[in-house]
Amino acid sequence: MNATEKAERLKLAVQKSGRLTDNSLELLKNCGLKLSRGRDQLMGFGENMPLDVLFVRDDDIPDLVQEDVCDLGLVGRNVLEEKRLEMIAKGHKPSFTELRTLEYGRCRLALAIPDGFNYEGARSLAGKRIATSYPFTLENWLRERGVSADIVTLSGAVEIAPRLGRADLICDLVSTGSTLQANHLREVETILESQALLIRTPVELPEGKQEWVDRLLMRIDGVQQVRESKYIMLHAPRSALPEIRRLLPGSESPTIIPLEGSGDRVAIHAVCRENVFWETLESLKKAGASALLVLPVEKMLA
Ligand code: PRT
Ligand code: ZN
Repeated sequence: MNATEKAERLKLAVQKSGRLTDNSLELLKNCGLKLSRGRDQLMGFGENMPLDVLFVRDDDIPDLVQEDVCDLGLVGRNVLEEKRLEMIAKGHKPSFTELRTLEYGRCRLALAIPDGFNYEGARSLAGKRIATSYPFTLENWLRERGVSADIVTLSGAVEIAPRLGRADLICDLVSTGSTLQANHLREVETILESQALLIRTPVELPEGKQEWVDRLLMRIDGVQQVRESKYIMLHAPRSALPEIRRLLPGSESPTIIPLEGSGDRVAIHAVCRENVFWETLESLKKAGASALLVLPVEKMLA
């Protein structure tokens, strides 16, 4: 590989080992990327695309992308927002560009109180100690509400801080809520809704790299679209068409094909951008449809 070829390869930062890792790698695989991981496991080399993956801690991803060490990054909104607010607080200008919101890594940054805490809105937080790993996001939220509280910054095990007497309540990430429940904490406010994002460097990319970013985006859109999509085929009398079109969930114009030798009956094929449930099939049958078939969609390119 010569120097120009190397410069033309995209570098994408992905969490090395954590909650975003499997989904990020699955997304890239669904976009057609074949990755061979180096012996040190720090880099993955794209065998069939000029794209290499750098495996790092999620907290390092915003800086790596902002500083143009990596062209792209897959990171949670919670981490990006905290970094953005930290930079602003320190007088720097954040310049992250979000390219896509992805459908994994969903969670929320929430305030949670222990038994016996009387919460009646943000003003109940005045003067209280709040343990969190997201001090800038929390501070921003409190400032917007004109509340002054004592933020106790912890890097982990935030949920046990009230029991240890280190804080009166916490502000932490929640997905299922079982960690809060296990620690007798009750969620009272959502500070931030989060999911994984694809971000890019603020620096303009050379043409060859930009072309691959555009191709990757098109494939990501395709992958995200097919996840819920179904291809549905059925037979029906032509007169039932308006009702059937109404019943097909999230479909654009269906393909109508006359059926040889069956008079008024036609075959209808449509892509539904939502899941097709049994109830829908039953309604379609009632409307006159027969020979119903629902198939998964593997790839889609608009
Ligand atoms: O080592 P590295 O720094 O890379 O990893 P990390 O330990 O900082 O992060 P990791 O792997 O825990 O999470 C990576 C990202 O996943 C986060 O930044 C979020 O964007 C996203 N994510 C989604 C979550 C959760 N869901 C989540 N539930 N991150 C953390 N949690 C934790 C939360 O902090 C709490 O301890 O899970 C617990 C609550 O989960 P539930 O299901 O009991 O509510
Ligand atoms: Zn982290």
